[in-house]
Amino acid sequence: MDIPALFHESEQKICRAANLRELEEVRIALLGKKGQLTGLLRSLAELPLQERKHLGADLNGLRENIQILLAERQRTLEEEETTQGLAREGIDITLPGIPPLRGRRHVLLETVEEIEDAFLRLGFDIVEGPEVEWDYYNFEALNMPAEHPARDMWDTFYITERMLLRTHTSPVQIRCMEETPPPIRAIMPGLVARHEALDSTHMDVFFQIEGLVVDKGISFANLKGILDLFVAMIFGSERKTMFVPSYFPFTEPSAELMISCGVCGGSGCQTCGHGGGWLEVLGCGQVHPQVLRNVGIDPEAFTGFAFGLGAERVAMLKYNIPDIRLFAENDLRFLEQF
Ligand code: 2NM
Repeated sequence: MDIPALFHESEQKICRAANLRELEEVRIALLGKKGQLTGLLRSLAELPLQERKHLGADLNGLRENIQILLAERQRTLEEEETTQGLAREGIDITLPGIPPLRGRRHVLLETVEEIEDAFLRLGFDIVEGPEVEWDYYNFEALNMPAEHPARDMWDTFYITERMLLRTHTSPVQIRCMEETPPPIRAIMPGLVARHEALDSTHMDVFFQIEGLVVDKGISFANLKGILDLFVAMIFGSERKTMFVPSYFPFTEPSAELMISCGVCGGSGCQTCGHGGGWLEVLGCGQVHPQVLRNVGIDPEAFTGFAFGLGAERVAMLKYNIPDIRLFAENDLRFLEQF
């Protein structure tokens, strides 16, 4: 029996197999139950012992070599099929990949949490409440009975005659005072809505944070102290503050807190424009005695202060953002800067 010739013959058959199906046919023809080599191995049984030993060893060696050739050819054909499949589908695996986009936190949420952290450090609690409110909590309890002209300061979206989208988070402060006896020291963050013309400083939905302190002997000096600390923590201790008289129906006296312009330092520039070196940050005041009476707190025994700020406005002042609408547009060119 010519073993090298048999090997050569098998090798050619294996190399000529053009695809995996043909290779499998070759394998069966050689090593299958009725295969050429299987037949030869089986016929060994009829040979005398000495011959059987020699030929058996040779045939087994041949089978092992054929198995190696089959495995090699199989790997080559599999690779070819993958490459052809990718080419058919128009995929070029040598092109560089598309790196996945990395997400980041929104600059407004960052600002909200920075403000919350500042007040948590000052000993304030965080209290939340409904975005859809009763007229009573949004207006009446805040010293604005029906038909009161001060209601014109806040036009809103009505669900029914008595139910509306809150225009400030003060209703949460009313609910808080109704439920909790003083001392109270809390901030109320959340979305509010106002029906008004949209421009670079006004949106109809924005994020407000209000603060409330009620206790025995709380004065306007306490309000100024807390807000000065707040400004130092959020804008830096080099900023100056100024309180300007203002009006809110639920506070008396009322004021607006101004900070010195971070761009020009207070001499007047494009950023602070009309303010002449000062920028308005928030509204505040001492809680009106009628508001305290409305929630069952005796204004002779307790006093308090409150303030309200727009988180977008704080972020705009902090990062010199020129248009409030940028916060809601989800333009990555804007958001990726922070
Ligand atoms: C502001 C400005 C000034 C305020 C007052 C009250 C309450 F409930 F105590 F009466 N809540 N919020 C208040 C005071 C809000 O936002 C600009």
